[in-house]
Amino acid sequence: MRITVLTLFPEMYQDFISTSIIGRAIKNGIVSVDFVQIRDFAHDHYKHVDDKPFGGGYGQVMKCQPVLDALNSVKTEVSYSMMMSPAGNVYTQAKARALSQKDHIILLCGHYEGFDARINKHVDELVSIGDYVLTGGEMASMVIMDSVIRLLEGAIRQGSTEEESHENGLLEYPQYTQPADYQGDKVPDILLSGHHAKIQEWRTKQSLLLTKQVRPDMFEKHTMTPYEKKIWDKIQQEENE
Ligand code: 6GU
Repeated sequence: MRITVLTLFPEMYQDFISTSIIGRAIKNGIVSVDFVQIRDFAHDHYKHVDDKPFGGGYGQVMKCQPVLDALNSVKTEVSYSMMMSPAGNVYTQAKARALSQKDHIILLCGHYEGFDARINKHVDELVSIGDYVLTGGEMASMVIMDSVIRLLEGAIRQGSTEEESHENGLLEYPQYTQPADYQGDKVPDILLSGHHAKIQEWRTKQSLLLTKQVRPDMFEKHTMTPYEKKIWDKIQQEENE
C-alpha cells in the first residue's frame, strides 16, 4: 500500500513514521508513505495557500489552486482521496478495514478555517475522526494511517487484530499480565485455571457486560452470535435468581 499525505506541516509526522509498529511496517516495505508540501504549489511571491473568506468572518480559508494542483500531482486511477474535516463522515473500524484493501490512499490535511468548499468534489470523501475540533487535519490523518497500517498483512502478528474492541461490534474483555497478585489486587482466578472453554466464556461475558455498560449504543446495534446469545441468556438467568 502507498499513502500520500498533503500537508503544510510534513515535519509533524517524523516521529510517527519512524517509531514502533508504523516505523517497522515502512522499513519492511509493507507500506510506503510520502508527503506533498502544499505550499510548493503556491505561485505568488509569498507562497500564499490561504486567503480571507468571502462574505466575511474569522480566519483564513485554504485556496483552490495550490490544494488542487497538489492533489492532481499525486492522484492516479487507483487513488482513494480523503479530506480531513470535522464536517466529514465519522471514521470507524469498519472504514479502517475497507481502507486497508486500497492500493493508494491520499490524505488531504488543512489548517486555518478549512478548505474552499469547491475543493470537496475533487476528493472521494470527507472524513472526521470524532465530534471535536482540531486545529488541523494532521493529527486526524495520523489516526487514520495508524489504524489502517496496523491491519496490513505482516504489520502485526496474524490474528491479533481479530478480538479487539470494535472488530466484532463489542468492546474487548479485560486483559491481565504478571504478577497474579499486585499489592493485593488479584487477577480473576478463572484466567489462571488453564480451562480454555471456561476462560472463553468468561471473556465473552465480560465483553458483553462492559459494552452494555460503557457503550449502550454499540450494544443495541450488536447482533449476538449464537454463542454470545447463550452466554447472555445465562447472565440474565443468574440476575433473576
Ligand atoms: Cl479530520 N479535522 C479537523 N480539523 N478537526 C477534526 C477532524 C478532522 N476530525 C475531528 N475533528
